[in-house]
Amino acid sequence: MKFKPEMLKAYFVCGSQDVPEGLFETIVEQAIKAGITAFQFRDKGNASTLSPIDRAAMAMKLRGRCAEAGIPFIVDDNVELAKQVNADGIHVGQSDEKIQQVVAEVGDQMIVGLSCSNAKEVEAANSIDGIDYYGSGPIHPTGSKADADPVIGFDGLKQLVSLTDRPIVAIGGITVDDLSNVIKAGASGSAVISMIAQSDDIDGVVKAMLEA
Ligand code: TZP
Ligand code: MG
Repeated sequence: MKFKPEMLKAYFVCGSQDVPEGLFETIVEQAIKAGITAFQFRDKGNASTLSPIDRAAMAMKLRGRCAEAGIPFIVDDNVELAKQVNADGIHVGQSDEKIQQVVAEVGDQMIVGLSCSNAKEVEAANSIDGIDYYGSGPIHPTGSKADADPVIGFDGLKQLVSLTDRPIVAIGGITVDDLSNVIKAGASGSAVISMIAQSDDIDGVVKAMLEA
């Protein structure tokens, strides 16, 4: 699937650790139905309720749902899993498998996203060919990632946007009230976990993302 910056507008990131046990598939299906523009499979850590075998099976299932909906299925961090399920994309952090290695391994067949949370990381990434977008944050404190980088706020986001021609998706503690400020800061969209995963109005929050 060819990358388009519009895919970053309403980007849902989720794993079994982010939802009540047994509801992962249902919540992702609801988000897809509501119109998310990308899904990132990020099932990891001690709070994941899936075994490696169940994780791969779930990835395969959700991969199929995204294909039916015509949205990219992007795997966080795990190149092996991404290859196994023929994912549309891979997203890596600064401390994950080296970005150059990921681009060399799957860059010709997958969308490649890289987390960049400060100027130094953006400037270093700019000189590496084959990266499609950057994920930048956290905009606010987040309860969804234990080892999150320092908060950058909207000023930090604006600065990172100014340093690159590549599209940026904002992440970290984003709520409905932030969505228009994310776009005003020059980002292509918002990537969220809890705003969707913990919502009792998934249709409503996804609509707000699409309209921001
Ligand atoms: N990377 C930076 S912050 C974050 C990730 C994966 C967590 C975002 O989750 P939430 O619930 O939208 O703050
Ligand atoms: Mg990572």
